[in-house]
Amino acid sequence: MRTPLKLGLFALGLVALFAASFGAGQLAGPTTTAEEGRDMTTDHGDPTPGEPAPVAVPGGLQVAQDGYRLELLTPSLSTAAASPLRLRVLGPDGAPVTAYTPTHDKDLHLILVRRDLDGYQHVHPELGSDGVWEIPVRTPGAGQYRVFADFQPAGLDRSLTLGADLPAPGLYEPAPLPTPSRTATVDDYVVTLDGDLVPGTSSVLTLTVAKDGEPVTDLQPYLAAYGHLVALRDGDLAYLHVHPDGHPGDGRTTPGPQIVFHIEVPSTGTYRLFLDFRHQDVVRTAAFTAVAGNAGAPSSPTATVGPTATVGPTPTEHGGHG
Ligand SMILES: [Cu+2]
Repeated sequence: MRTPLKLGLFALGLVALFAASFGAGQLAGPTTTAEEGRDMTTDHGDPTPGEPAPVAVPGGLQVAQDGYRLELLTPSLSTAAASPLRLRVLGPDGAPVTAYTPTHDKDLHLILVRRDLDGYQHVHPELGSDGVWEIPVRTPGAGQYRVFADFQPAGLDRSLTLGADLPAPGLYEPAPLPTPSRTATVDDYVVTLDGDLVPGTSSVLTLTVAKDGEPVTDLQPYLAAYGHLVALRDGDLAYLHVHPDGHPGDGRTTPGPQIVFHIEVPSTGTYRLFLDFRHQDVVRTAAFTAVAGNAGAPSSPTATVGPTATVGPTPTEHGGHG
């Protein structure tokens, strides 16, 4: 009777496995080509009539997706000095991916942020022939960091964002999330945010850059745009790479003072927005806290009265890009 019992268990196991795969399939769903302003979520096409629409999973929450896996080769980050951060992307065949399709001018965008959404960095590592990406990184404070790799493997019709945690050893003093605000100050620049985050709907965000009180009209292209916006959801650091409306040289996009983006957030909640912009050969990052309310409800009610968000200059790695 041992064999039938084993077979029975095996069959049960198969059923469980199938159920799990089916559940995961429903959750992750088939993906379609990323389109403007929407590449942070997977699209599921038309739901079957009578069934609730499937849940779209934002990017950056998984270390592996669609056969690709992010492998960090560095055990920790340093707060003392710049030290090499190394990683690679393993493909469906298990081998390191060495061929990529550039997105926003780069083969891979690396975003680092501490779990409390402090210490944001957006850098571009160098790819070795062995598929290992490397860049020197120093983190401003100890704590647990999230590493996002945003890339499109050659041969894949869409970009992926994989995420993994990486510690910076030391005493972690978490920073409270800055109050929602319509303005962010970085060095001599004040950036103003217009527009609201609406869950499940593409909405327009306009960011206006001023320096010393004057509108900046000579922004420099950075990553094939006049601004680069990443949104991270407070709570789980879901990652949204937001597309600008238009690009330099298209005959209608001006180099400031306004930079227009289309953004669709996957849920209500609080988000941290990071805008990279380049002016006078320096890339700076302005950061905002914004609240996505229910559709039709006023969102970020405190945004216009909140204090100015404090933001730091972007790491020097940025200076050479564009
Ligand atoms: Cu980048």
